[in-house]
Amino acid sequence: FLPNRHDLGVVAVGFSGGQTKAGVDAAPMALIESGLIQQLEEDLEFKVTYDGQVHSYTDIMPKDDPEYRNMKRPKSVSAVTRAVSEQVYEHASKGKFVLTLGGDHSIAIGTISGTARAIKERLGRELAVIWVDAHADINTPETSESGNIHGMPVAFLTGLATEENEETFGWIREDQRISTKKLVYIGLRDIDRGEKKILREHGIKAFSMYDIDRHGIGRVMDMALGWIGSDTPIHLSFDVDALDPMWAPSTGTPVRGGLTLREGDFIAECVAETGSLVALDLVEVNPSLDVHGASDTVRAGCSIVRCALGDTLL
Ligand code: 4U7
Ligand code: MN
Ligand code: MN
Ligand code: MN
Repeated sequence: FLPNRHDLGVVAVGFSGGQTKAGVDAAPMALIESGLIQQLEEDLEFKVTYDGQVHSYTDIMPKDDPEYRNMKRPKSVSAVTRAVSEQVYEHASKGKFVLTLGGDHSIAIGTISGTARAIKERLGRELAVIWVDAHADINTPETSESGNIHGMPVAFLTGLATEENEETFGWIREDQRISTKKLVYIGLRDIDRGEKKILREHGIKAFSMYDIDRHGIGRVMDMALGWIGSDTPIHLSFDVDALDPMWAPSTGTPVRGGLTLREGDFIAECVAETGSLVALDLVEVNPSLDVHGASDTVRAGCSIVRCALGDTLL
């Protein structure tokens, strides 16, 4: 089921509407300008398919987009993620590995639905997701206290949150969803009350910072990958705020007590080592926050991508 080892589709999503801070839409350009795509082509010898643009989707975002079911900018986020889903599907259905550069984490509604559909179609297989984040992003519109959709993508992807209306995520079909049984979290340390209840009730596998301190990142990765099982296609969704703000301060919702730079890279390396990775998201880099630490944050993001694509494995 592996994508052709060296065929890579890149999608650059300059979108910030899943939360309220400006600047996260500038991340793809910052990552690309720091040489990321060039490195993937030259050092890793990937054949890269990239349309050369950071998409902003302004033409499909409605001007009038009032709150609905407690969600902020529901129609914009729905329309953008629907478009992203098509872009990712387009690459994945051709057997390419897909790299998506965000953007806030709401875009994972698009990336994972696109990958899940392509994998189901091509291989009749279910997609596993490794979600590396300080947060669980599994609020339903009803449990969310902020109304920010970047805190809800996993609820929509697993079907814990559903919608009838096409314009507000009703477009997500069964073959675009993932199972709560094939979802694993790593790095959690800031979970809302309602989210904790959801994680418990659905028996969702999660390795918090506590588990990493208790067992070490090596054993945690063995357990995480063991839960998924070998020969299962994996989508890695990496929120840069999983890293400690010491390494990645330029992000919208930083939480202290996070992963070291090496632990972040190590997670990506372990996933690369399985040979089962089919898609990767790097999200929530916001170069306009903590301008001082912006270049560190961008560097950390580039490093995670290179590690996940196997650059550092001998
Ligand atoms: B991110 C939060 F309340 N849980 O729902 C929420 F703490 O993609 C944060 O992980 C969500 O950065 C963070 O707004 C979303 C909050
Ligand atoms: Mn987060
Ligand atoms: Mn997130
Ligand atoms: Mn965040």
